[in-house]
Amino acid sequence: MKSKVQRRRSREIFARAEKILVGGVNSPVRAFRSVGGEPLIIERGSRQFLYDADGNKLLDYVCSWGAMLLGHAHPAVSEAIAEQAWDGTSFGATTELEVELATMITAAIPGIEKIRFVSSGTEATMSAVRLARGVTKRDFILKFEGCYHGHADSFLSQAGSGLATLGIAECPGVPQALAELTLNAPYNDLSAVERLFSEHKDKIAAVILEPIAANMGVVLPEAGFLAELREITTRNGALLIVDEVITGFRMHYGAAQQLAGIEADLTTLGKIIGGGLPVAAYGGRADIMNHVAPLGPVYQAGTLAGNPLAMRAGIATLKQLARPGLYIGIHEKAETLVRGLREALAETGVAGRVNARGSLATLFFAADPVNNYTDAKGADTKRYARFFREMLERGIFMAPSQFEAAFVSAAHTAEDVTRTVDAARDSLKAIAAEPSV
Ligand code: KE4
Repeated sequence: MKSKVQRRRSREIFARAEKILVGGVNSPVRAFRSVGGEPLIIERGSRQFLYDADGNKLLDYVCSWGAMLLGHAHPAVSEAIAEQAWDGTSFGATTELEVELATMITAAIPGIEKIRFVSSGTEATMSAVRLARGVTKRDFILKFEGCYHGHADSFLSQAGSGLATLGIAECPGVPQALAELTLNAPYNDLSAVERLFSEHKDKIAAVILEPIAANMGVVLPEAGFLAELREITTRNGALLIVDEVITGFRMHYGAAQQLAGIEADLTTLGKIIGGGLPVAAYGGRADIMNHVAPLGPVYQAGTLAGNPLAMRAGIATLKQLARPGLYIGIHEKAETLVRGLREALAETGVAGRVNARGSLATLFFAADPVNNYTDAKGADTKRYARFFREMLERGIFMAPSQFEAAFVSAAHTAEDVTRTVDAARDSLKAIAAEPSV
């Protein structure tokens, strides 16, 4: 379908971007390769809206891939950043702000006794895996097909997010010797995990997973999956790394693992704890974390780690999230959205299902349940691409990939949700008129 939206200036800017930025982007999923159409050039954001370079207003369900749980340019966060900017942005020495944000996080997540701030989720997960290998003196790690833990070499096999979006199963540039140390199991498949542990007895340093998978689209853990995984890793002397880069402080004021009644050995965080600035972290029991330099030999460092500007953004964000009733409001709107999307699928007769938990949701164009990556890859990505473009035509920015989540923020209103459901119904009607490819 040809877009009727005027995007002349965006097109001109993207043409220049393509000459100097690889693919015109600084992260692959922004290129809209799997959904077609012209990538957006965003000029500014405010609350639940983005405004592109042509002034088009978009209702935003990408929310910087989950970082903007409060919405864009929240006054308390922007004021904190602006104020700090005049006092300096990075010193390369410890500030009390790092202690303050660390204290807020460890108070909310009891399993984290000590924490190390880094500047991206990839750094957090990469460091947690190195630490697990250093502590256990084992080399293998076990991840789950379709989960995405950032772009460190050890994570790029059978990974979700941009690799799933672009159909990259194994990434060139990762040495075979290293790739072989990453084992993959289907999400929710505990017998596969048990089998891999028996085949690699005493050789697996850690299992890493998303407690709610959101990088193959949203895929929920089956009842008992996380608790069983905790028992299996403990029994086999492996560490459990729970990657909460998306879920940390999204489901409630803490980590998703707490809702599953488990405690990870190491937890990784990102996105929300930085309030839109580059903050991520890994943390866990002190007896494990104390192996990290300068206390121990497991080396990890970072020029801008814990910089005061980013710390202020994180502190201001968590202070807002700690306010009573905030999560209830977000979840009410998310539940209304999910219910409405399911009703729209039923009304229009389009084969699809919505996987959701809290403020995370994915509409899969799949007739059958989606409980793992194989199921997710069976979804009709061409229909998803059409849905994405139909919604964008109606001013609603959904994830530009079937293998990502839609994120509801505190800034979304009940009216936004009604508008989104109506737009989805109209989009699905347009799609229903076409044969499923
Ligand atoms: P970053 O290195 O992109 O900050 O974080 C990596 C990461 C780690 N763990 C989980 C569970 C993640 O979801 C991510 C990054 N998420 C993707 C979106 N699904 C980032 C978006 C992008 O790559 O542009």
